[in-house]
Amino acid sequence: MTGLFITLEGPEGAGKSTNREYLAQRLRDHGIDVVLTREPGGTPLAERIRELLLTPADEPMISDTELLLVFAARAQHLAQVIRPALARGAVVLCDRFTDATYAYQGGGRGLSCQRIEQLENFVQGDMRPDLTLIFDLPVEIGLSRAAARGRLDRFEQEGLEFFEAVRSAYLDRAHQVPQRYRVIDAGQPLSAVQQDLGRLLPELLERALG
Ligand code: T5A
Repeated sequence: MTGLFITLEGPEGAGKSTNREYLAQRLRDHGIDVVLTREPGGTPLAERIRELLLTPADEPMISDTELLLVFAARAQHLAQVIRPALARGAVVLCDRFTDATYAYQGGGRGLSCQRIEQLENFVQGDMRPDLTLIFDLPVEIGLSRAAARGRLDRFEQEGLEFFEAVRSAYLDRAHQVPQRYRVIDAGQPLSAVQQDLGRLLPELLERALG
């Protein structure tokens, strides 16, 4: 594969979608082929799985079902969108990927990392993101941004403890493999967050063009 696979991660309301658009535009300004996508989702079938995951329902979803659905959507997304885009040399900017599984199903739900890792290896082989940007912010700020949009999805209905565990799991992963992660202070005003992203741009351009 010749493209560059960049994932954007972080707790709820961290600004991933907003900043994904910003980064895409900055890369396109340099003539780079950018594919914007997201998880769970990214293809019509995977978006249907996303609906199952995000829509509150009377029947509680057990954590193993949640884990398997996340990876089912990922298998489809990888085959239909991510691998073909990377094969033609594009930069893929993906809003959430497997780090979200370690953070939400691992940190939040308490599933074992070994089980997640087994599925990661099964679905992805040796494919991992080249770079992961973690938009980190205090949980309360992110949740209040998400709540300002109105209706809460199935995950957003969880309590503070769940999201603190999600945030810690992300930061632990960044700490363990610092070369793959860049942690961005997403609690700042948007202009300051985008200034920080601007400082990352030369590295992204070098990796995308080099
Ligand atoms: N999930 C996902 C799993 O459990 N396991 C997995 O493996 C995967 C892949 C997906 C859910 O699925 C779970 C995690 C999630 O709960 P989602 O829609 O991708 O859901 O995730 P959310 O975090 O819910 O997405 P949000 O849209 O809420 O967050 P974003 O994208 O981080 O934030 P964004 O850009 O939409 O911004 C939210 C609001 O804040 C404002 C924006 O204008 C917007 O109104 N904002 C700021 N305001 C002030 N200052 C800033 N710096 C701001 N940045 C953004």
